Amino acid sequence: MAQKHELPKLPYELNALEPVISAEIMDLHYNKHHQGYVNNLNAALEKYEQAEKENDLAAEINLQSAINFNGGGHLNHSIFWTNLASPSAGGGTPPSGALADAINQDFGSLENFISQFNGKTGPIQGSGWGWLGYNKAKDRLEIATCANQDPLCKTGLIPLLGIDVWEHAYYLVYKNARPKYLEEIWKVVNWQNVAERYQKAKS
Ligand code: MN3
Repeated sequence: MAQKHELPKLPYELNALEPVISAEIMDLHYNKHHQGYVNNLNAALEKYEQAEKENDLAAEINLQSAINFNGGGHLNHSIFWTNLASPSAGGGTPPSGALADAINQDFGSLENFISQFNGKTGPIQGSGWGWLGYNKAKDRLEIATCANQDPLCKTGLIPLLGIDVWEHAYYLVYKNARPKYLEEIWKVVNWQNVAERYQKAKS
């Protein structure tokens, strides 16, 4: 039996990101939504293991979409929580060093990057994610969007920073105003974490 996936420990308190993201949003998002992806992923993988034992290819194929959705949800949120931090813990402090240089080279400036990121992520139809990813083959940063819970790895980019634009990520505070949420979220982006992911992706 393969090891069960588990909800990773949240690296801060549920109210740490207030007022940008309320404790109520965090509680539902982390304890209910993310836990749900983990539970459903484990259930799908267990069924998949059974299907493998029975050499039931039709069942294996039918389980792919549940594994993609819930596995993607688990991967995406596990990155997302670490991409954020309270301002008192460095959230919103602009990047420095190699990551800042790369952002300046590939987007002109941090302001331009944020403007391009929000310009692409805001109009996602329905649910999805905006990402800053690293293109290893071209040694450059790229902005990408993914629908639903599709993980960025399907594009070939290495995920550095993901912003969840499912309504559950912002609706309780921002209602229908996704652009306002995308304007505010940068106050709690943990650029130190993004920089560590960038360094690891490059090495
Ligand atoms: Mn979410």
